[in-house]
Amino acid sequence: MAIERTFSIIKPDATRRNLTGKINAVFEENGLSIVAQKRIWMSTAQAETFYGVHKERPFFRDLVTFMTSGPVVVQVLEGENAVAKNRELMGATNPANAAPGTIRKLFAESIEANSVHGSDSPENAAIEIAYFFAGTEIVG
Ligand code: RTP
Ligand code: MG
Repeated sequence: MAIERTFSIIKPDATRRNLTGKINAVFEENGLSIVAQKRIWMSTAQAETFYGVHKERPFFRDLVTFMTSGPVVVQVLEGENAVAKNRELMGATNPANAAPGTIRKLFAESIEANSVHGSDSPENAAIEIAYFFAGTEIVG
């Protein structure tokens, strides 16, 4: 299995509750290394572009408002099968449907304030990583 990279965001509901360390521990204890990380306050324009695929969805406006409501931690995670591995660790979008032990089951407040984002494919991971990080900021 090849070493892969994925893009992750620790969302405002989680930074607000000081959960960054606990969430990072889940990644590190499950074979994902944090090879880049920074805490930022996303602008409305950045959030709109990042979630552009959801532009027509009814929850788009709320989602942009939520993602710009406080600091987030953007990250690059590296490990075997990192994209799928991270989706598994995150759990289902709606915490009510998330498996026991997953980050969203442990920490999410709602289907929107669900603590983490993770890329859904290696192709999107590359696009999302490049949107937030320069190559020199990623140290594998
Ligand atoms: P993510 O992109 O954040 O990793 O989450 P995901 O793939 O599990 O969910 P996605 O369908 O891509 O939706 C992106 C984010 O939008 C918010 N959402 N709100 N109110 C709603 O019905 C609703 N549905 C989705 C969540 O924050 C979700 O993670
Ligand atoms: Mg998604």
